[in-house]
Amino acid sequence: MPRVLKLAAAQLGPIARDESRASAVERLSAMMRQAKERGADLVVFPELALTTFFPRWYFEDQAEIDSFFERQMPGPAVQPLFDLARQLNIGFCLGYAELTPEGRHFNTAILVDAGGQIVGKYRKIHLPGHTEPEPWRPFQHLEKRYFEPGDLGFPVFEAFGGRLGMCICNDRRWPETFRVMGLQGVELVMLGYNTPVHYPPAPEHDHLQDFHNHLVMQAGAYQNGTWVVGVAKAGKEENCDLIGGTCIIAPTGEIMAQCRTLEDEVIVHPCDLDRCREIQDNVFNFGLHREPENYSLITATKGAVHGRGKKT
Ligand code: CDV
Repeated sequence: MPRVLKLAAAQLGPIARDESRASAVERLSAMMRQAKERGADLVVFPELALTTFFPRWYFEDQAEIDSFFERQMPGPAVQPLFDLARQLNIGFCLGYAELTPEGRHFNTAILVDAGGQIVGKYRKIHLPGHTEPEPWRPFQHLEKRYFEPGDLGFPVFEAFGGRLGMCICNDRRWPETFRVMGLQGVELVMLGYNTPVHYPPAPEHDHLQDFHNHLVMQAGAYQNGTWVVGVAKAGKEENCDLIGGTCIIAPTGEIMAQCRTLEDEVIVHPCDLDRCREIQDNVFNFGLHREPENYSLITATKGAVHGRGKKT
């Protein structure tokens, strides 16, 4: 019997800075209902799906920063989403800002089963942007200031009849993210993103944002023989344009479903998890074809090592 996971991706339009958690949760709930009506078993929401993308501002007051974080999951504002999931018998993946009891700040995603239980957690490892405010930018990207890098690695969870992993936004640009999960036999990578159209350090690449988004996710899917779902927070959020392009990608690297708007929008696709074998047993049969003794530089160094290559 094929293992078919009916997967929904729930793209969010912009969330205003003064939009309440209750309003964001209502929007997520409406999309969860749509996903269920279309037969989905699991619905994936974007990165930091409960608030506006707050790292675009420099805040000095820690209490103000912490107001964007969740101290409990689910807290009272998010509980209705968990209750609805249980009522509808549907799972979900949700990105949010996590403040731990020890006072640590993470950019986090959780996987929740159809009974409303958290069955997986991931904390974003590749934090883009900068630590200090940079007034020359039209908007800040202070993820490196407000979060610490994730401390959970890239785990893969046995859930929904398959092997599921998560990553968050900038993680998708790094092949190591997908390969570490690929080596655990991942069959679906779920990720959310907030990607501005304008990249202040290299504005000459602005017109390539959508291309790069799909390029890295399609490559990650194909090179590891896994399904990938990438879910945007899209549209003009507080004067910052965010790309859309939410999509579901097959292990062959083909986009099977894609959002067409920059607003709240749900897409659904039946993902046959056994299709991962087409790639994982063949061109990317790791056990047969990888040559790890030649890859040691990947974990031995952080920055590039220049000038040590053999001259030919
Ligand atoms: N939220 C993100 O991680 N955004 C980055 C931008 C800043 C480049 C991204 O990789 O899309």
